[in-house]
Amino acid sequence: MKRLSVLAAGLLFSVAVLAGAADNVSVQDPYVRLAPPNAPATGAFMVIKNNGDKDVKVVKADNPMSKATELHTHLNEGGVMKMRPVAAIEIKAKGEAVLKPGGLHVMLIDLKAAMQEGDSVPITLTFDDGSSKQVDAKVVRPVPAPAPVQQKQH
Ligand SMILES: [Cu+2]
Repeated sequence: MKRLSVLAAGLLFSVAVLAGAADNVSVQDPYVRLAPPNAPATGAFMVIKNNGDKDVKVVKADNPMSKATELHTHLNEGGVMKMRPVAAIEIKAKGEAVLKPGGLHVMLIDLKAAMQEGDSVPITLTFDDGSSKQVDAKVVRPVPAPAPVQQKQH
């Protein structure tokens, strides 16, 4: 009996060691912005949470709907917002990375076919330790940005 529990403890330990970054990561609200007809590319957005004690990086993203998938961010260059590829998206230990319009995003480039609202796009995120996680991102119609709130002057 005692020997068995020692063996069980050993097995649990092996499992814990084998677990990769993907096991500590959870993804919330993944979605793909519905591209206008004939648009060659669109973006995917989500909140990636790292529940682990170590920082992790997303180093690659993949999906079957586009010929290329890149990790992007937006940079303000001389007052113009431009998209730029990034090598990785870092998620601090116990932290989160927010991928949202105007910021970090997964770029789906060279769409193979037109998407429909409500479609589901499987996106695979690969982490710096080689582990990976697949999330199903719903295709949603972009909500028009709300008009800026004017402060009343008296
Ligand atoms: Cu982009």
